[in-house]
Amino acid sequence: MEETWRWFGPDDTVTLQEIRQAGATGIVTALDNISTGEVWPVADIEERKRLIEDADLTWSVVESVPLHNDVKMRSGEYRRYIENYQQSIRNLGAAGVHRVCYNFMPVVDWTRTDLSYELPNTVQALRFEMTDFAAYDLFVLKRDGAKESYSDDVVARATERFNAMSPEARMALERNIIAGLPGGEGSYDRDSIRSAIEQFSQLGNETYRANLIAFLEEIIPVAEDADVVMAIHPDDPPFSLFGLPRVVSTADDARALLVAVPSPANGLTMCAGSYGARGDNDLVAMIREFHDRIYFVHLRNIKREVDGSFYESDHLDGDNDIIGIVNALLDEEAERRDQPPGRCAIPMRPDHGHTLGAEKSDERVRPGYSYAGRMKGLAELRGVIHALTAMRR
Ligand code: DNO
Repeated sequence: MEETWRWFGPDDTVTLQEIRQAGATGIVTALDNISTGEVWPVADIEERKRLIEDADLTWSVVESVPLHNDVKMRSGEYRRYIENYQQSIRNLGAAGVHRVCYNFMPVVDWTRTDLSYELPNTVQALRFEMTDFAAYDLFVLKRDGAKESYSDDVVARATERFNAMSPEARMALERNIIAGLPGGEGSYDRDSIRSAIEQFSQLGNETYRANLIAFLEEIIPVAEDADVVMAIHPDDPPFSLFGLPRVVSTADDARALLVAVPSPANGLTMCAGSYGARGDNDLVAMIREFHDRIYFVHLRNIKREVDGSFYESDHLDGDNDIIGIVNALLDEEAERRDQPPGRCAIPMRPDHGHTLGAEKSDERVRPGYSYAGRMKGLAELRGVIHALTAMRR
């Protein structure tokens, strides 16, 4: 597998040299300075690529070219934004960047309630806690119909939790949920998230899925011509938030997209942590089913709790069968051995890591994107890959 690393560009606290020192060879990055919906200019793409190549690394995957909300809703200026997206894809392909990750989550990108959940060994992990999320939705946002989104038990616990929270804790919870996490699609304040939720709540799951398929029908032919593959990232977490639709959470969801637009340019990101947060997703079976349409992999682990809550555990210690997952991916790579160079290896990144050591007190470190935590994850995963590869000889 190709070992990659997410780099947030020249402002990242982790430098390209440090990424090389960690042993990764591929970079996963995006032009986060371009507003969502605007065209990625050739000059900016080339400048980013040059920085990466000057450090003896390769720009393997774009994560993400984000979609404007108008495209997700097919309202407002969506036609202009789709044309812009098509142009960005052409520009990336022309510059030699051939893999694009994106997502179709409504309103909020990946979401957690606690960004410094301390594990017994004192590292900090990311956590999604249903009671906290419901407390925010019910009592801070006061969303219409929020109560119907949760079981009576969760509502009772959320009420108790919220009443016991200090004003500072309530503010921190709100910030964690709506201010936007690294690489996510921007941030909201209370009024703007209310209005975004209100707009998206007009759409049911089937309309939302149809909007995604319509987008794919417009983008995939362009991607084919530009020699780019698109790899949709699953919903994180993989269930409805704020009562909104979710269409990339399960094997059925992924299958529906691949069947609707059967081009090889229409593919998936296998994010083990996102799909794995649902106990009913069998990741090894999904990899075997969707095998040749998987273009990018996020390897991480989670520990699930009964009510949908989970936290991000050590890469090899959690509910995901990482060894089985890597094994299935290596089988798929073996199938790709006759493909042109650059197409055989599947790019994977250690997705998130704990915050530990000196980085715990460095406020500039992005939650989930510490240097040491990801290096630890990468090193563990590299060991798994090497051992499984050796056993195949
Ligand atoms: C979180 C990431 C997400 C992901 C986007 C993909 O760590 O997995 O930011 O990049 O949702 O579009």
